[in-house]
Amino acid sequence: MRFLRLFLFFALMNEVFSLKGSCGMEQEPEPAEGAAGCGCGKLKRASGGSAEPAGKYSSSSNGGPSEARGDENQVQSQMVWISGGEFLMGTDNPGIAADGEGPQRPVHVDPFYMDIHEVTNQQFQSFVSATGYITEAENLETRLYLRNLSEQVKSQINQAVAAAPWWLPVKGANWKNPEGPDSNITDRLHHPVVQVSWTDALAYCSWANKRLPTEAEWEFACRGGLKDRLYPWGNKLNPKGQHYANLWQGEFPSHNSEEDGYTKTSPVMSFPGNAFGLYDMVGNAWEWTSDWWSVHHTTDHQHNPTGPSSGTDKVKKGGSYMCHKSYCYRYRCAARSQNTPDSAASNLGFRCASEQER
Ligand SMILES: *[C@@H]1O[C@H](CO)[C@@H](O)[C@H](O)[C@H]1NC(C)=O
Ligand SMILES: *[C@@H]1O[C@H](CO)[C@@H](O)[C@H](O)[C@H]1NC(C)=O
Ligand SMILES: [Ca+2]
Ligand SMILES: [Ca+2]
Repeated sequence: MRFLRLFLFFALMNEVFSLKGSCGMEQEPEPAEGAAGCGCGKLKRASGGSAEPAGKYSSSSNGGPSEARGDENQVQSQMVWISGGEFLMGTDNPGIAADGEGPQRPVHVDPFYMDIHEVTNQQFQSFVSATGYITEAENLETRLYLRNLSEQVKSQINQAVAAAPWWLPVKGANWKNPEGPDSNITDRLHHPVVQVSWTDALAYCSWANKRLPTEAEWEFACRGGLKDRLYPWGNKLNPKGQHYANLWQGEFPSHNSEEDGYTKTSPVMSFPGNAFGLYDMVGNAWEWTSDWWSVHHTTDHQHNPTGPSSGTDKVKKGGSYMCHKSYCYRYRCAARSQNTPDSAASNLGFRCASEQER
């Protein structure tokens, strides 16, 4: 148990701290981001908690394909066909070079189908109901979670991470109780499932006759056909003052100004999809991929790369609602991070891919 916990701490601290020395070093053009206030104020929701987030991209006002997730009978995510082809993977202007974002390299991926959104709590619940599956976290004593825990949970915590006090080991946190035993997902059925390990994610996708995407497929999908851009929609983080992803605004970790409408996860598809019709590719929850982690990549042309044949960590992509430029500038298509396959965290989920439409 202790061994696993240390791994979790390490991975999370790595996420938080490896940006030191490289933050703000972005070189690709991104003209709008300097304007911190930038007209986003109008998107801030009234402090009251239950209010719908303001802004034209809230799920309620956006309409469109978000009906899909409102359908109680729809067990599986809709998928879109990704035509595949050649693309440039990675970047020669890494935001975080130590993560192995570079070099930029030519890669071909065959056509595949991809879930349009992260697997939701409701979908994961269907899987568990159908199979009796027990997640890895449910078999463990502790899980980690962000601060703002209830006093009851806090009183049970006897260990914190000095260097990253916003992560705490919590007894009894799992996908059904993401912040510990006195939390639940009742009002989060359409949010991404979190606190699922890589093994849990693979189990779900297998049950759905799907699989996890490779890192190359995930990044191809993220880019939405755009070449050499930071985000799924282009280079500006907040085009026209609008939020395109659920990230962290304010000061991390003390103050989440919630300009995008969400302190933690958001319902899937609350923000605009990319040109392929994929939602929340960056932000909301991190997403597991099938690849083992390595920071060394060949620049030789690769055909359907699947990553190293073995390793200790799996690649995750896209960043999460906890990512802020100051410490986790990883909400970019080329960005990447890693966790051991048995790790679970409150900001880590997944979506599935497949060869056939499911
Ligand atoms: C989280 O905790 C901070 C510091 O204790 C507090 O100021 C803030 O209001 C809390 N946020 C929520 C959403 O409870
Ligand atoms: C779930 O959590 C909400 C909010 O904390 C609480 O009001 C509700 O009673 C909980 N539901 C269950 C079934 O525990
Ligand atoms: Ca947010
Ligand atoms: Ca995501």
